[in-house]
Amino acid sequence: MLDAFAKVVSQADAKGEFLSGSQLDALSNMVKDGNKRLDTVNRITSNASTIVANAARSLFEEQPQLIQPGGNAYTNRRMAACLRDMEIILRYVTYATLAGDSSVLDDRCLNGLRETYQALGVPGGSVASGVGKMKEAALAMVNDTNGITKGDCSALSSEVSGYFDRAAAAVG
Ligand code: PEB
Repeated sequence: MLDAFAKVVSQADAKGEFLSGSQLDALSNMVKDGNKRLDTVNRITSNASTIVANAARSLFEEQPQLIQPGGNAYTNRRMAACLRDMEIILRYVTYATLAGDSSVLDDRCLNGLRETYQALGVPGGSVASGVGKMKEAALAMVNDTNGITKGDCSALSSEVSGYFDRAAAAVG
């Protein structure tokens, strides 16, 4: 598991090189925008259950067969597993956002997830669609300028958006 700093160090060390000016600039910008990153993680984290519940509700509205007899979220046990999976994915997206690097998401959550869903008979495309809905809700919260010092969060929101896309692409 790497963060943005450890990643640059390991890449440079593999080549036996000092850190380049552009690598240092990128890390310096990351430090400068550190509060925005922490605010982003905080907003998603403190609204996690709302994000998951709304995304699931909307997924089941669009794909009602999932909650009908024989569906993959039918029975309380499967519904609970589904909500839990969405929460796990969202949690790893917040970790990747904090670290500024996707490796924690890749290694601990997404690696092998497609195969797990195939083995369970859970439709990966539906999971991907649920992840897309969590992304919309999370980004709306991240980009909400109410009650916060206004600033440019475009780079950060596209980074967060990339982590959600990565999760959706890993299963969809
Ligand atoms: C991944 N999900 C399920 C299982 C595992 C995961 C390992 C099997 C074991 C269990 O049931 O607990 N676990 C999960 C994950 C990590 C992990 C992401 C990462 C670290 O350790 N059903 C639907 C929707 C979708 C869904 C499309 C969006 O209709 C999910 C939610 N996951 C779902 C369901 C099951 C499951 C298990 C229904 C139960 C499947 C079954 O037992 O029939």
